[in-house]
Order: sequence, then structure tokens, then C-alpha cells
Amino acid sequence: MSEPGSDLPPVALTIAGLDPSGGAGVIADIRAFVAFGCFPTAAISSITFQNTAGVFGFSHQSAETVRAQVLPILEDLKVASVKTGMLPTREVIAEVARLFRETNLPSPVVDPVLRSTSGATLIDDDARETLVLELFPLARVVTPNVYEAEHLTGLKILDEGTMRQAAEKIRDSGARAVLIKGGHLNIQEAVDMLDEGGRVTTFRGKRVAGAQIHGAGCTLSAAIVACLANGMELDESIRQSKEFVYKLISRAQFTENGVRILI
Ligand code: PXL
Repeated sequence: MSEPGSDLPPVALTIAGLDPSGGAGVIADIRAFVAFGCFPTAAISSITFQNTAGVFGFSHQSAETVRAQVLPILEDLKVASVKTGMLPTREVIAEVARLFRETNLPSPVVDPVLRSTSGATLIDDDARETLVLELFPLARVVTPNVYEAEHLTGLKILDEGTMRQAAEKIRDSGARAVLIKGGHLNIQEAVDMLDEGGRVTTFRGKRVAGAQIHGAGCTLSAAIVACLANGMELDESIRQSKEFVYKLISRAQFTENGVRILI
């Protein structure tokens, strides 16, 4: 007989916000995990009240309720790969960092979520510094989009040169590796840039013209987590995840509010 648990698919964990309308946050993460054959687990950092038109409120979780969600998972399942998404407050960020330091969770993919596609702020102003100081040094890779990279660095990102500078600056603030998701950049291709300890790799893909797509950033980061859980290297995980997101974006559909979502 095989060891208990050894026949399970690779287990992926997301610690992130709930978008009940399904496009972003943990629901998007879980869909990506399942698409890559992972067993999905999730701890909710905040229940948001939103749809693609806007965010109408939140019920943030406390440090205790985040911890109380994560620990029983770890007692039961061997988590192969983890992602953090929306972490709304200083206390939640500090608790998540503590969980990474005190348990055998693998280094997370940290998606530094600052605001929703609809423009709502998803993190307290006084929590950004905690995210950088406490969580970036523990990350396998930090995955900001262009907006987030600009806010984290104070740089204006217009092209691949400024993307590279921003990636280096974020790495200087303590992250081992940084992937800037360039899908929002108004250039011909969808360019993502990985700076891993100073080694820069550029990933190029076709760009689908048009409006921003709710949840695309979460989905890319979650797909990377799933690929890492399957034992792929980081570069290969990014390549496969980009391909996956491109396919989803090319068949995205509009909601009643005229915003595109991945289906
Ligand atoms: O896409 C960023 C994001 C992350 N997490 C939650 C969100 C959003 C965007 O709306 O709602 C919960």
C-alpha cells in the first residue's frame, strides 16, 4: 500500500481575497489550479463585496481567522506550492509572513495586489510597507502588474527599459525574483519580464487588444503556482502560464457591466 496522501495530485494553496462574482481572487486562483491538475486549497483574507463594475465594501479577516484557516490544511495535506493575493491589512500580512516562517510551507508566489481592475483600493495605505518588508524577502517570486510595479518603485513604466529598472528596484527591496506582468502596457506585444537575482528573462506573447480584463493578473500568478506545484522550473512555469492566460483572454466574454472576464 502506498503512503497516505502520496496518491493525491499536487496541492496548491492560495491566501487571498474572495471576489464573490468569480472573476478574480480565490475563485480565479482555484480555477487555474484545477486547470493544471492541482488539488486546490484556499484561505480567505477578506470577503469583498463586488462585481466587475466595482467594489462596494469588504469584511477583512483578522490575523487569527487567517491563521485558523491555514493551520488545519497543513496538518492534513502536503502543500506543494502557495500564492498570496489580496492581503488587506498590516496585521494579516504580518500573520501570513509568520506562517511562512514558522511552518514548512514552500516560498510563496507573492502577488502584491493593491487595487482591483475597477480601481478600488484593496490594501490599507499603512500596509504597503509591511508587504514589502515582511513578505517580499520570503517570496519565491513577486508578481506585480505595471500599475503595482509603478507604485512600489515610484517609476513610470513605459517600455521594456523602464520595466527592467522597476524589476531591479523591487528586487533591491528584498525580493529574490520579480516578474512584472506587462499585459497592461500599451505596446504591441504582451511582454512579461523576470528578474531573478539579476538574471533577466523576457517573455513575449501576443497581446489581445482592447479593455482590461478582470482577473487576468490573478490567473497568471495562480497558474505559475500550479506549474511550480507540478515540479516545473520558474521560467517554464511562466511560459506555460502565459500561454494558458492568452488562450483564456482570447475567448473572454463581457459581463452585463461591459467588462471582460475569463470564462
Ligand atoms: O485582480 C486583483 C484582485 C485580487 N483579489 C481580489 C480582487 C482583485 C480584483 O478585483 O477582487 C479579491
